[in-house]
Amino acid sequence: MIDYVSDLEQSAVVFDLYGTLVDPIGIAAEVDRTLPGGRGSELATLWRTKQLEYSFRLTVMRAYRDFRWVTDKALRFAAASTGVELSEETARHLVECYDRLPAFADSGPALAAIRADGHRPAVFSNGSPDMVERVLAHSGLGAHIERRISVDEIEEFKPAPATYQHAARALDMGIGQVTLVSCNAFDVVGANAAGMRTVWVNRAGTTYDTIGGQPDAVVTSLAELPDVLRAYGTGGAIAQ
Ligand code: 2OP
Repeated sequence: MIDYVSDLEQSAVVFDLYGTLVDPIGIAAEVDRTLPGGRGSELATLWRTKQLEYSFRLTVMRAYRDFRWVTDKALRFAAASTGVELSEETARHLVECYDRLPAFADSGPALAAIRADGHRPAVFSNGSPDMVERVLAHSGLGAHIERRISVDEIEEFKPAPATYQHAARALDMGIGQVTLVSCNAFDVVGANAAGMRTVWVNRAGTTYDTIGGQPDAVVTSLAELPDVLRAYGTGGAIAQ
């Protein structure tokens, strides 16, 4: 059994943003309103996949550019490869829509519940500070979030170990005192490898990665998170 820290003052819960609290694929409807062809969902999925791939590659290449730049370049790739013509104005509009991504229905209630339990949730994201700020403000989730931590502060993207170390430092915690809650398996694997505790949010019932350590807990909705963290707070192993 893992020896969990029971004192809330000595632990921190950080949330990944895109895919965990807000839905990047939620942009599909706006893509369909803006572009012809009815391929919003395909384009949004490819856009997100390419965005992550570019962030990984730029980190390996040590050629960091911020997440808005990455998001713009990934959109242009997704449009070109789905045969959609994109004007400068439309590209700008769609990238701006990233600041208005919808929150998942379970995000706000779960954040409110864990705050009521005494946690002071933080966000830790690949998003650049202005993107994080805007999407949290627009979705209303910002009211529940005590700290916003962006990888932009160290110019590497997750899952580089330095990003998780940075988040722990920013929270003034040891890395083992921080629990990352993320929907993105690559993020859970990265945080776990860096020494964080992890909760994987598997809303879609997908397969977990076959590299890296297992999450401390798996939930299918953020609605399960308060109970998981309550079990954690009593000093027991995270409930599976
Ligand atoms: C985030 O950092 C990886 O998209 C994810 O918000």
